[in-house]
Amino acid sequence: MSTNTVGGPTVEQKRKVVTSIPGPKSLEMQKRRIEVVSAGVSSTLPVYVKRAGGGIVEDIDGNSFIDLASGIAVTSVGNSHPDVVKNVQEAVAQFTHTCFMIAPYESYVRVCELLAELTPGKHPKRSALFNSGAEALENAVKIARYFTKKDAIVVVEHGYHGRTNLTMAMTAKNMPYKKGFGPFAPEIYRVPTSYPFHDELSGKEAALHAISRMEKEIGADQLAAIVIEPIQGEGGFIVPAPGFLTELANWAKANNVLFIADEVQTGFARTGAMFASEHENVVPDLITMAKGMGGGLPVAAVTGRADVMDAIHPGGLGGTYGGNPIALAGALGAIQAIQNEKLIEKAKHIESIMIPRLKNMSSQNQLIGDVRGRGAMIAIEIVKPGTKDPDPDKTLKIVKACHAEGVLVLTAGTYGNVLRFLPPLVISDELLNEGLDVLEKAIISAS
Ligand code: PLZ
Repeated sequence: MSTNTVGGPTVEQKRKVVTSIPGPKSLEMQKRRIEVVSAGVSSTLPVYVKRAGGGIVEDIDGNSFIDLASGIAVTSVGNSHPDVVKNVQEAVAQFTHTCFMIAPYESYVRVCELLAELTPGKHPKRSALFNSGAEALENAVKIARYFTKKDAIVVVEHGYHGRTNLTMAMTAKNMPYKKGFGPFAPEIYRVPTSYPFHDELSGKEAALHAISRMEKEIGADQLAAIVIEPIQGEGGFIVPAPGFLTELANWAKANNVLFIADEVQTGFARTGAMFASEHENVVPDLITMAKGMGGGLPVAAVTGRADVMDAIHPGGLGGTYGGNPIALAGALGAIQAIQNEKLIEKAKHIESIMIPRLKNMSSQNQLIGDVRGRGAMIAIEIVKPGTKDPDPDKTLKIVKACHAEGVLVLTAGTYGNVLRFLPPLVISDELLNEGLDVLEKAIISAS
């Protein structure tokens, strides 16, 4: 079976391993790379990509991998989706850049109209566009401090928000994100999260811990915003217990603290809703977005309450490339594909295949301590049998075995013991099931 796309690549939808992994051509590339690319930049699977589409990533040695990563939740509509390719090709031939702060253009306005429509809540909203998730977070914090005239920002345990100075401060994990890169931005406070597998608390109980810390150690009168991922991504696909987010959002509202949902990883249909906040009926004051928004092009946004977003003085928000017209053409293509191809439903369908199969594996294998996630954002936590203690070595062993067999999977989690799956939402059932077959064998041989 193959995917024939108008303007996109034709990529045969078939797993194929024809060399050792990485293959000889990739090893040659690796030799060139280490002479010129900083050692600080690493790659999970150092096979060099030739093309990718649907559920497949093809390398320069002719190997085809089942894609259970989507470039970390970016290519949710599939690589080089025809709507993205067509829009980008048309846009790049019209103009490449004028800078929206100098001479504006329609695609910026159109994307902001769509963001106002698609994000939770019916209230008037405004948006500002940026280039990366971290940049969106930086701006959300700027906006929250400006609006509330307060300084403190609360984040939670296991949180991930980026690699810039401010967002490193907001990110929990030391290695590899923060070690040696400080000092970090001040006025960032970390409170407990809800991690049902480990804390065994109800959402309300976990929220009361967090709220008590905010009240006793920071003070609501000092606190500008709570910034939280509605499902924690890099931290290990942690789905909070029901009610946790609602309790925090309600407390924030009652205390003139903004509730900022970081939906950089969870946004744009990934979790079986356009935004993961919807699963809890939470309406954030501000939302940060990137990744799935651009169909592979670098674009990010902050969308939120009009009164908050419009409080900023003219010229207070911006950047040379924010809302670049080529990236926005990609975003318009990706959003169109999500809607036309009913990819929210498709994410739920992926969950309905993955969760039962993974639960079944977990009932037969004590290495799997927990199966969790929503939509096409699913993970298993690998533990030492009979305990909840992390086993990062076994996790890595499973990942390597999957890679060697042509299945691209990623890890996550503070302890590196979470195997996470982020398939493109357009993946076929056949490829998804085949990927799970390979995973199952890898888990059995690791135990
Ligand atoms: N907020 C919730 O998931 C990016 C990071 C990969 P940028 N996650 C992938 C890595 O090792 O750098 C992310 C996220 C959430 C913010 C970000 C940051 O987004 O586009 O990577 O800056």
